[in-house]
Amino acid sequence: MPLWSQDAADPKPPPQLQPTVTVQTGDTGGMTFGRKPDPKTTRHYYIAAEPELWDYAPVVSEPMCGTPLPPSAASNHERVGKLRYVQYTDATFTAKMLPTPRLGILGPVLRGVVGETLAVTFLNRTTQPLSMHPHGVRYDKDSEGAYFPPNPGKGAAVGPAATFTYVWQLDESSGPLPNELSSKAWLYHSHVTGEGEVNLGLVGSIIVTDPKRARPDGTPNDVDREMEMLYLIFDESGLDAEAREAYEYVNTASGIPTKTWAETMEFIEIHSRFAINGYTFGNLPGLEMNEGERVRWYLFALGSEQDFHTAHWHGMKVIEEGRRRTDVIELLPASMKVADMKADNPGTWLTHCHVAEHMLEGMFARYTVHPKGAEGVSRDSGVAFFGTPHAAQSLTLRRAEITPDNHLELAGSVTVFEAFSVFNQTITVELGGRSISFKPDRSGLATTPAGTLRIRNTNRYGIIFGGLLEFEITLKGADWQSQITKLQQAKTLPVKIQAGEAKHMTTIVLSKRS
Ligand SMILES: [Cu+2]
Repeated sequence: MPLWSQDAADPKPPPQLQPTVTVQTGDTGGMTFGRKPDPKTTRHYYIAAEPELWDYAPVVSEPMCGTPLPPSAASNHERVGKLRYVQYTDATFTAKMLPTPRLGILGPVLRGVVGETLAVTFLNRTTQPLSMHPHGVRYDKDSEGAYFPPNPGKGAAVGPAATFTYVWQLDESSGPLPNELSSKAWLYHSHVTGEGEVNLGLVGSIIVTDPKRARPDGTPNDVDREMEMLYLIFDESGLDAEAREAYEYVNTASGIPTKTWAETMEFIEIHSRFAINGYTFGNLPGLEMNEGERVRWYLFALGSEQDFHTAHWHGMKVIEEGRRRTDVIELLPASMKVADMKADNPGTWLTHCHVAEHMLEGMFARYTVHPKGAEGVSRDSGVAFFGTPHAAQSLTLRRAEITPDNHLELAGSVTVFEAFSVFNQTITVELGGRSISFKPDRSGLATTPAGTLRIRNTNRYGIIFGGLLEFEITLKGADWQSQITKLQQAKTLPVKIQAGEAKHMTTIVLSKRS
């Protein structure tokens, strides 16, 4: 029996999509081929799909190579609704992990070495059924994460507010061959109704390392830093696949306004965003490295028949898959490639798609090689590797100082949920068994005799977009003297910050006063 009726006179709608997991069924996953994975060799990740307002070009729109930006760049500068994979610290799904800026719209990196298992607890915080479908790893039907009849697996379509734990084995065939580079990367993405979910932003990667060439934390031992680039043209036309097909080929289907093929193509074109990691026109931040480092680039493309891309670097060359020296790597939709670079040419360089039209439409980014300092010390270029346990934080301190008048000053950032209203939350700081609660106003300021909280990145309506709250905290007065003295002696002290329901912790390490 055909899945859909071929009889145009009697069109039947596609079968109503029933989520395979709901709030009522609970998490029915967590098994692999009928068994629970060995906790000793399992890395557990907590990933939620959440709505987020995305800006393809938040910082710059400057002419490139003397060419003025096309009109579409101006409309780039607005927030569009996306769904994203977001990593949390544990099963409570309250404290988000700090994002890695250079991943852009890409979801969190899930990593492991051959022989390990990934358990991924997925919570769907959106209104449509979603999934996580992995490439490259070994799974049973329930952990395939793709919806198609008949008999979809349990994790095929996770309903709104429902949770499912996928179990993915990193077996021999998930890792690199002996003659491949020491690590390789696979895509994962939502796979319920088709490519539309990737276009919404639901895509990320899995990095698998050869255990013979891995550090204890699972990173490849023959490189110093990792980079990822996803070349993908996002479609903001609002047309779903069916409407596009109708525009392109039928154009007379009932209820669809008639446009010429050229008008349709133009409409799609001006709503296309030619992005690397979801950023256009040089807006992708954090592609920074130090002179002398061995840098591994994982390269991906996705999308449709327009998405043939040629990733190109200025300033340096790469070795593609250990075989070929080049500075251009060819990518087709769902390509997954690895290239190694020796960062031996300090400066800021362009990296871009070499398809001429794609580049003119903004498919470029800048990357920087910081020169070795006078004492041979390079500046910090961010977290070198993706998805390592020591990168698993939701709170970071950039500065911690005791002033001459004995105030403790802390500056840093903490993750918050999307569209966080600063004036609706209590923010509590706990240090050495003592705590203080702040109720900030719309400008992000809260002052009490024992301390001050200043939120640096609230907008004029008191909202933080992007999931990261940047703060400055001063603790002072008699209330805090014993904690400050303790910190002065020990130089380090654990600190907890609670923002709304989410609890975060880290350790204060006193900065050197300059
Ligand atoms: Cu391209």
